Amino acid sequence: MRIKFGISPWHDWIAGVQIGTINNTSGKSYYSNYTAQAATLNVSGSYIISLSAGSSWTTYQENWRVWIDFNKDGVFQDPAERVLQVAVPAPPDGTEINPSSHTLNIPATAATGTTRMRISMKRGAYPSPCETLSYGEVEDYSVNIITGSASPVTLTMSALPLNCYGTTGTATVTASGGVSPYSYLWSNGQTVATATNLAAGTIPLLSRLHRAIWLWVRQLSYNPYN
Ligand SMILES: [Ca+2]
Ligand SMILES: [Ca+2]
Repeated sequence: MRIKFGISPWHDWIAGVQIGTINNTSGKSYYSNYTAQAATLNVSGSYIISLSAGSSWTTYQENWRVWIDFNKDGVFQDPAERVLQVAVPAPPDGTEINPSSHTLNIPATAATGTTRMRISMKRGAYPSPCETLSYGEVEDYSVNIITGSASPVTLTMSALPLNCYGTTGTATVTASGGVSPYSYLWSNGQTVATATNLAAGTIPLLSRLHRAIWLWVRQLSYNPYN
């Protein structure tokens, strides 16, 4: 498998990747091999991946693609092994770039075992799997594909109201069933079990929060050998 990279990572780079148990923040680089970090994913599972770009003041539209070598032949077949393609618009210059969360699916035909996942971020256009990028970065990780069955995921919601000032509301979801760990995505972009800094406009607060905030809980990985 050839290693490819960005030749100018000094303007825009991959700053954060989160999927399953992978939660990696990083700085500027052409190419980074993080294959020592692995997430366990189920065949036929759906997962949320959170991606963050970094920039040096000036921001650009960043085009992301993610591949997983499902057949473990050392090649990323494109588009067959492409699991994500998304263009994230540029925020205003000088602003912090928030993570963007997306869903990717593991096909039923994926071979089980450990294989490589490549995340490539290119300014303004989509990268190919082995492209040397003018502006962007490539990061490689590992995923452990397993087969598993799980009971349905059930959710319990709770919320804490605002105090007299500001945005102090929180909402918490408790998940059970399925296979842990779980990942969370709230409509305001937060990806933890407890969403914080919530505002509400009307009373009753709890029902307002429940109505305003919705979430997806995706069953994530469980490695029976851990
Ligand atoms: Ca990086
Ligand atoms: Ca392949």
